[in-house]
Amino acid sequence: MQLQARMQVRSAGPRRAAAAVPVRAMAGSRFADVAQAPPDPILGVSEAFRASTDPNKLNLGVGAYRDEQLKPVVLSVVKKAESKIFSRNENKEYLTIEGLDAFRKATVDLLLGAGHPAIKEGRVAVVQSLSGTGSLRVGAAFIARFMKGATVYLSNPTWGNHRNIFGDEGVEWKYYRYFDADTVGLDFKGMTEDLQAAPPGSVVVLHGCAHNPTGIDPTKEQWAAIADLCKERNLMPFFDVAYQGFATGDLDKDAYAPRLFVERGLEIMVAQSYSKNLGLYGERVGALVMVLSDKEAASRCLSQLKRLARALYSNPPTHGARIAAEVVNDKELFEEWKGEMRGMAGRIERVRGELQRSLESKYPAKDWSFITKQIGMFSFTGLTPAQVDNMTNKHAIFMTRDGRISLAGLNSAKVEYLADAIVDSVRNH
Ligand code: PLA
Repeated sequence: MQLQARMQVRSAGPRRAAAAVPVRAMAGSRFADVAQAPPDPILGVSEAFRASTDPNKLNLGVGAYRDEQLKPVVLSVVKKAESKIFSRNENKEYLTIEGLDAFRKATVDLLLGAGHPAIKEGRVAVVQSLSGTGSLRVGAAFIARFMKGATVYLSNPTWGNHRNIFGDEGVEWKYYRYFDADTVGLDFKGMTEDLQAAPPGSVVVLHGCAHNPTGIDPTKEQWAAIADLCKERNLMPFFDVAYQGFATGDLDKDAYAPRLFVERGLEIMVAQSYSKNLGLYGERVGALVMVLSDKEAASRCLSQLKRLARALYSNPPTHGARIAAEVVNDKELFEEWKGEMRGMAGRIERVRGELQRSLESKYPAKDWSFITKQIGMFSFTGLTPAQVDNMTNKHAIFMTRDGRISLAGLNSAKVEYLADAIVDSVRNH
């Protein structure tokens, strides 16, 4: 009886409320005022590519590695690691908030080099997170909470999602000059002037290697000067390491910049991704790493990173982390992986050369040498939005509107087709 009475009282509530609020007509959604979001500038290109029925279509938008047949690749080391993992018959329990320990160790070893003093001294905080993007986002949340009012400086141009990641966390961001279109090189003077002018305590996002979209990295001397500048001006370097192994084909060489900063006594934040170098795009494997001055700071920061991650996604996924840990921590697989990475970087390098030569023969009046000067997955062609539209609408070559092409999606068979389309677009638009 009592229970029934309580239930009646409870159910009376909403009915009374419903009577008090005028009932809306069912014709429209309550979300009728929500505006349509624009397609993502990069992933939207893949959507458009899938929708195209043109038999010649070519997807040079997203930076995802393809083989000579333009098919996605699962690395042989990944298959081997998976079969080892499956044979262990592991469970699907939650990981801890900070992630798989073997993975966390592997990831820091990859970044700093195994046995680095910072690791031995326990002053590295690391949380496994949702690939590069999720790791950047956890970093952005940390900045929003513990570096209140700090401005984040992004290179102009940069990977388009950086603005969303920091902006959505309510972190103010500004650009520093980076690319010099005239020289198709680094505007080092502009970059250092802008960073000199940044208020102390600002954050500087730096691409660890293979800058996206320009393919232009600072030289060793320039990296040293940037490190000194960060130190003098008390700026916090935040490295986005999404392409370790893809710039030179060598994991250690590609970690030069963050290692140098640590050597020079700077504290750094790093977002690491295994999407590209292990081809684990859809598994969402990465980490947010903080290399700090002492163990106590590392312990406190880790506790707060966990607090932030807990509310964002609770704990990270298991499968990809097991694969990465298996590959990096196993001597044989690690060596084999390096070979496969050199193979991927080498194929991109080769089509770069082929594209440059083809363009030089079709349009000798123009200097195309920038194509092989740029490194990593992309070429920043300098094509204007109108020229890009011609590439896509007339030639079914899908690419981002900033003029970037992913050479990871090009093969020798398509080089000439691409070169013809570029020449047509440059000449006629
Ligand atoms: N940082 C940079 C500089 C990137 O280029 C990318 C991916 C990421 C982080 C994040 O990748 P992850 O979350 O998979 O680790 N950039 C791609 C894909 C390859 C994308 O836009 O998401 C690109 O085409 O630019």
